[in-house]
Amino acid sequence: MLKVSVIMGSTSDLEVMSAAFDTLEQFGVEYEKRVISAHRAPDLLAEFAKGAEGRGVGAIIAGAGGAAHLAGVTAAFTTLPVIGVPINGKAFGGMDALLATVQMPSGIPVATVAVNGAKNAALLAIEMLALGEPSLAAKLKDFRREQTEKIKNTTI
Ligand code: RP5
Repeated sequence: MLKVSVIMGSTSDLEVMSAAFDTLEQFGVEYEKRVISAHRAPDLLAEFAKGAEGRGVGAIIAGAGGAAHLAGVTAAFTTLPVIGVPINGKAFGGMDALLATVQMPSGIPVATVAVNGAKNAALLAIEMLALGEPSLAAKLKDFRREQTEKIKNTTI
């Protein structure tokens, strides 16, 4: 099965991005994880992104805050699907990262999830991998069913 690559711009993103690890583990999806900054280590990012396909990666999740160019620059170096997670920084409540991640000019797409939406980023990556993996698609259907059951059985 293809794996998921999870990258983030700084160790300060780890707390938010760990929700992606939890979800990928819940579904038994193999993943690699790295801290790679688009501005502090641009050559490393280029090498990492260019090599992703050869490492058996099927989707890349990139979390970054501030002037969040990590997902966009990653997407520029690969034709693998890239999912951006805007991280809520201190200055603008994540609006800066949201706009920087979602407003990709045409030609290089980044699928952007909600601010701090690392769990949904993982679920979206799993849905992409599930296109070629019926067993993973079945797990997603179970997950949705259980989620619905929980709501039905919730009393307040
Ligand atoms: C971005 O700048 C990172 O993704 C992080 O969200 C933000 C702040 O980074 P640190 O200064 O905490 O390393 O590149």
